[in-house]
Amino acid sequence: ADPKVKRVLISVTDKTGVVEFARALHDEFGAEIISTGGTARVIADAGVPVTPIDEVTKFPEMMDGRVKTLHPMVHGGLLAKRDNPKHMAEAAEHGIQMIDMVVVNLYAFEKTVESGADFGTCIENIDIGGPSMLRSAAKNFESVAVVTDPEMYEGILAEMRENGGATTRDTRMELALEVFEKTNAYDGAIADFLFDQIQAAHPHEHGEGCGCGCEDGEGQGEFPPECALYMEKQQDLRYGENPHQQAVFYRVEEFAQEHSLVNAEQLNGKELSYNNILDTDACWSLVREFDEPAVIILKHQNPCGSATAATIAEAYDKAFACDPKSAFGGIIAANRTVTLEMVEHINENKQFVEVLIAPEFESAALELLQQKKNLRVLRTGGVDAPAAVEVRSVDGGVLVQDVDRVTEDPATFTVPTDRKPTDNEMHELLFAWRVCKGVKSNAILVSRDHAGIGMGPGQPNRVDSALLACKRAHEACERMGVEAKGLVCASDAFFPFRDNVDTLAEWGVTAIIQPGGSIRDDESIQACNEHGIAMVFTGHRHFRH
Ligand code: 93A
Repeated sequence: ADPKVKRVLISVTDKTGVVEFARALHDEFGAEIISTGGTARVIADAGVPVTPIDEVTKFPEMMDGRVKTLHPMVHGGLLAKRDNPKHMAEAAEHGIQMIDMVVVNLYAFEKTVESGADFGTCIENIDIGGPSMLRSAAKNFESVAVVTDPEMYEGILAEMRENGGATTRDTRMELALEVFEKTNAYDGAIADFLFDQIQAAHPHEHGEGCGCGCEDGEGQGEFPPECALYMEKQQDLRYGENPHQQAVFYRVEEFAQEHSLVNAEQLNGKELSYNNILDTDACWSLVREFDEPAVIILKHQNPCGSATAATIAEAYDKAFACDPKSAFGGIIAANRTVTLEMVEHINENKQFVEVLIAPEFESAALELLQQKKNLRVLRTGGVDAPAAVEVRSVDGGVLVQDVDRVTEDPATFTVPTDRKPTDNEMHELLFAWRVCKGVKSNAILVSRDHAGIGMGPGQPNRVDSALLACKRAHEACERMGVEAKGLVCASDAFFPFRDNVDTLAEWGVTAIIQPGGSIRDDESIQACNEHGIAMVFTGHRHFRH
């Protein structure tokens, strides 16, 4: 049978309804009420009999109330297993009486912080004894009911009236669940507070560079970020990468920079899918590498169209022209306000677009986009630097690394070949170098006129990537009615053999940018010299596995 409520410990900061509740417990059910200082006073003043806690603990409340209820007389009475003879014998030996119900709400820590109270006051409002009682009672829910909110008083009394002065096990278990949810949130608020204090005291240790979401500070900060990561469900997804996979999209507060994908406002279209989110992320992070107006069109993690130009509409035209066939069903990212002109061009091309992401949209452009029911339109409000850290999961763990950004200074690049690149070639190479960073390894990117017209992604040998890239570049030139000349090429990592250079030369590439650093660099340099190719070494590689 459910245990009758005979002894109740009440200790509340929010005293709403506590007198009525105590009176009902005493008058209707004959329960003994035990209470801490302030609570006992309120109940006694109302004429309800109450035993002060110090009579139970045989200790005064001390240290300004820091130690009131932290005592075996209290916790023994809450934690003893009633059906365990050894527990009960030990309780009897030490004069510990059972407590059947705990009514506690906590020091208002969050309200104290919000009120702008000084540091010491905030710390003093960290409740220790209250959560301890809640947890003891909740752990022993088989025998103890734990009431955490004045809203619950009526319902508890109603159940006790129906159930012969006892609560039901179902209720006690639900109350216990509520305890752990509440103490969890309470501890989270305390952790947030301390984190903010530490950050304010050391503005340069956490900062934009550390990927933990700090707003001030300079430099890279600590790696890995020492702050705890708070994951919060952003969206239940209809399914994962495939329909038979379940999936959820989480937001990680520490990574959620102002203009990140997770903060983007959806202005039109269906819900984002798992693959939409993955691909939009890749597309959005790549377009943010460019200072000049840039458009990236991305499919299955690879930028099949990429361009910079004087206007965003022109950049779109050039990006689309790279590979119209692959662009079908792709993601478009722009790093400038999307103009009506650009949207008109998307419509003229009849490009089917899954997602369009940009910092802003002209109102006429948005109106036109909103005529397409399914097209997902995301507004980020800006293009500032992405989070500094990325996390990927592997079997049984996670990998954490700095985000790969193109930060190397071209002034540090070297030219090992006889021929130096012309200024035009150099500009083109720097464009190709940035785009190439967004291509899956082994990555080869062939560009012309600041458009990534040939892409060779993800082949396990670099010559295949080079061949793919060259073939696509030639097809693009043919479609555009231009000669396949003046092509430049970027490679995300060094050439292990000269065969890459020979292949690229065969297809009309005149300049190459790559990290260098292979033990056979000499062979590749020799090949370039034979073909009259200018080659730049960056000293940095940009794998994307
Ligand atoms: O300072 S505490 O962490 N130490 C304790 O031993 C303790 N026991 C109860 N805070 C403690 N409490 C909290 O006091 C309760 O959680 C409740 O919020 C408050 C009630 O105090 P009073 O009855 O004096 O108003």
